[in-house]
Amino acid sequence: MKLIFSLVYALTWLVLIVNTGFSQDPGASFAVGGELLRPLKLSVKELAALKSSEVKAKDRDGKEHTFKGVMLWTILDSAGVTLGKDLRGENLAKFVLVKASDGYEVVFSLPEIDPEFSDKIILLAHEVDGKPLAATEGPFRLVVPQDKKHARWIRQLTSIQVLFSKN
Ligand SMILES: Nc1nc2c(c(=O)[nH]1)N[C@H]1C(S)=C(S)[C@@H](COP(=O)(O)O)O[C@H]1N2
Ligand SMILES: [Mo]
Repeated sequence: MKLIFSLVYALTWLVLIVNTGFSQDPGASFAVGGELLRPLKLSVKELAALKSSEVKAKDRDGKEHTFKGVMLWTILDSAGVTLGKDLRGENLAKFVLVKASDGYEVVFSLPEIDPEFSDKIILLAHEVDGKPLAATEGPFRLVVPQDKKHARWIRQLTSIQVLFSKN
């Protein structure tokens, strides 16, 4: 009996490690919430319903890759964030907090995401060079080619929240 319990315990860990470390969970998703009209939960499949883009960008080692995904602007726009003509007045005091599964967090301002303010590319990528992102990197990561440092290329992204800096 004790042996069976130990075996089940070991197997459970094995399954957990294999799932999180080596393979891609097809049901994996990220949340979009906060100060917006329509909170979303998007999987790779659901992302495909949005307009996709391909972006060439150099990784931290200077190697060029083609990333495929959806512009952060497109995702926030479909969630009903105050962008475009609505990005004025007090809405300029909102910011975007992006979180990853390891607790890493980065922020962006709405104007740097909005194409009416900036030509900055901020892509939420799920593929690199025609393949899904590796589990250590994905299923979702940001690609920000114009940032001179890669620190905001957040890997294993789990949530995007629009927050008010005013209280
Ligand atoms: N989730 C998560 N994403 C992260 C980080 C991190 O610690 N956790 N580090 C950042 C930093 S500081 C850099 S330089 C790049 C490095 O990306 P790479 O590991 O794909 O080269 O990832 C960024 N994304
Ligand atoms: Mo870094």
